[in-house]
Amino acid sequence: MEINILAFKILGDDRGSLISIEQSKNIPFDIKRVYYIFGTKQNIRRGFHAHKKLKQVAVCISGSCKFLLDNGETKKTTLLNRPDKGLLINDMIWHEMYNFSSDCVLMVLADDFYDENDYIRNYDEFLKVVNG
Ligand code: T46
Repeated sequence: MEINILAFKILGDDRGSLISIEQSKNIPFDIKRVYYIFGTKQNIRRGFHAHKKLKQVAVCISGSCKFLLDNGETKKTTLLNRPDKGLLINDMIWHEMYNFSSDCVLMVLADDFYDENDYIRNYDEFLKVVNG
């Protein structure tokens, strides 16, 4: 399993930096929803699910956190600690987030609206579905 990191071009000048995110240009889908996670307490792990259809890109716009991605065969971890890097989270990838810094703001761009029915929150069920 490849970890797919998107590199956003840093724009700006001597006043500072700016990143522009545009659907279907530097994000590989149309964006229907944006949410962000912040104020996560120390030693908390979040996520623990896969999405049946949803595709997402996660960007740590402040601070850092780690992701574990699992396709049912392979598990990989990656550190997000730069606002110019986005992690593509495809459908049917079990993911967990952990090691949140106190200043972490994790922004997530999603290709659909919130739908609890799209979540698989049980790992054994995930393995059954992903392995056919
Ligand atoms: C994901 C990872 C990266 C909503 O009402 N609307 C929303 O758009 C979202 C994302 C969540 N919620 C509600 C559902 C729960 O009652 O907010 C509460 C916290 O959500 P959850 O426990 O799913 O949060 P995380 O951090 O475990 O997972 C979130 C996203 O839900 C998920 O899609 O991929 O971040």
